[in-house]
Amino acid sequence: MSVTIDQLLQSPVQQVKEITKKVIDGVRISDEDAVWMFQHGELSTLGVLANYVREKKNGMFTYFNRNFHIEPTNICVFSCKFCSYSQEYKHKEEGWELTIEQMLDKVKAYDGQAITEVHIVGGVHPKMDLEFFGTLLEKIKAHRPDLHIKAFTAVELDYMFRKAKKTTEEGMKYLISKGLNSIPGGGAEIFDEPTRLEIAGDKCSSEVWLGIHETAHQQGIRSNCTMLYGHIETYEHRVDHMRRLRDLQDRTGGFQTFIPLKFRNHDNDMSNVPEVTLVEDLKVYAIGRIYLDNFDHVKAYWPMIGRSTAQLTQSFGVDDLDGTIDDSTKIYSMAGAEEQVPVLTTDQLVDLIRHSGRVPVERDTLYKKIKVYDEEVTA
Ligand code: V47
Ligand code: SF4
Repeated sequence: MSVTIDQLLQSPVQQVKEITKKVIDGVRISDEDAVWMFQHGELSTLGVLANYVREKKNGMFTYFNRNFHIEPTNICVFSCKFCSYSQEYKHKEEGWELTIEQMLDKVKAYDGQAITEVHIVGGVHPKMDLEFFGTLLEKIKAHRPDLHIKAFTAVELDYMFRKAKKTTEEGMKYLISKGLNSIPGGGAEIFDEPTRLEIAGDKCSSEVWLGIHETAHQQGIRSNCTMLYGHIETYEHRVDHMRRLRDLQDRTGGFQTFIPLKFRNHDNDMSNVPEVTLVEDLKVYAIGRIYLDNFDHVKAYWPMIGRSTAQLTQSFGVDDLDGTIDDSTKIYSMAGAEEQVPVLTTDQLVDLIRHSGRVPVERDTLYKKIKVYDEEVTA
């Protein structure tokens, strides 16, 4: 039976060839290409393409940093259905709220240790306002000026700015003057408005989330971005989400890394939604790496996905594993993270990366190389 040209052009082989050619030629893939890859892309092919991009951008390096987390509170004025964190407080009344001194004590506990970053994120507490967090930043900086403070999701920032009756520009300027160095990627969830409304109805809109990151970039600080996937969103929603990130990155270049976050269904109002498979996880990393051609890095948050998957992701586009952190990160352990006690020593993380066939690199928050393992430092 002969095959017509039209049939051939529509065939998966032809589609793969066209996408492969774009990737090899460094031509940006379209939204349709990305949706097609989610629908029909064969995992090993996606892996090869994502790995091509990953090695072109980052060679054999896999980055990590030494950080610790502070979660000021799990009390939250919002009620995202996927959140196990605030549910814990609402249903079991196991709420906590730390004072500035308690948070400072957590910072002091790392005195003398080679930590480069503190990551501060929590629920949106009605009483922890702009001034409270300004004072916290100021005190951390006074105690340890060299510590990079990556703090507050756009959701927390939006709430504290509105409450203080400040514009985004004013609020951001104030926090930067107090010591804020960059913004983490949380709160992005999924940008498609009806889906966002369904799972995270009462928190800041996609437009506001993107606007806050754009303002941060304009004021000279970098930020990360996330995508919560594997719940009720469609493939088109994932691509729409990444397109909005890619567009903003075209304008500002301020994003450092893209972090896909797998929805976990333990103990939240979406526990009836099954979790997606490992194959789907790897596809998200791979397609994210291929689609976001203007991003330098794709990060896997290993406490959530577990060590084995973290190793695998490095063959599907990932060049960064979240840092060595202590066991105080509750937002994920409550939702069913693979690592209930997410502690890896630096040596363990270095070994994990080595056993994936990559070269471990300790970095600072801004991806400056601090130490390249197994090789002389080249930069
Ligand atoms: O915004 C909440 C997610 C995020 C669940 O920027 C859940 O370096 C899955 O953004 N299943 C906060 N995900 C964590 C975050 C993050 C983590 C590591 C590094 C960085 C960074 C940022 O956690 C929330 C939300 O999207 N989340 N509940 C859940 N059930
Ligand atoms: Fe609050 Fe964040 Fe949980 Fe939403 S995800 S309820 S904003 S802590």
